[in-house]
Amino acid sequence: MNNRLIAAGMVTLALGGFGMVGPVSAKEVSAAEFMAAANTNKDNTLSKDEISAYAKKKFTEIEADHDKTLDQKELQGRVGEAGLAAADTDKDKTVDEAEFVAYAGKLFDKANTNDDKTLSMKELETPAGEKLRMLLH
Ligand SMILES: [Ca+2]
Ligand SMILES: [Ca+2]
Ligand SMILES: [Ca+2]
Ligand SMILES: [Ca+2]
Repeated sequence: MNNRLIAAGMVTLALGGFGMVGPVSAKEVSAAEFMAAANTNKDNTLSKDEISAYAKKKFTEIEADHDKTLDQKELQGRVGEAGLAAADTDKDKTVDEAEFVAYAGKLFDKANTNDDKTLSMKELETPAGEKLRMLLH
């Protein structure tokens, strides 16, 4: 009985927190998991095409209310406010598929520090790589 009450309280707390756009939490996926999920040709690196394809897939998954854009709520836990502003290039407060894929591409370029057209595991561990993993987890 007590446990049930505690559980109910926790659910309430969790739901209450939904309205807040806090800093992005540690809900991200590890570099290894991300690599395994997005690296479709299994060459142990991520190309921009792989990231674009993965971003499109994720967009469809995240876009829950089918209005063709991602709002702040749908992007919860994936981008912070600065990230949302950076992704939303037409400043309509939502991120459409083109903006989402372009933003993933931008993070790809930032993370690709050696400019070799692919992301290695090591590059996925950089701050920009972490943002990319966060966005597309
Ligand atoms: Ca690959
Ligand atoms: Ca939507
Ligand atoms: Ca927009
Ligand atoms: Ca690279």
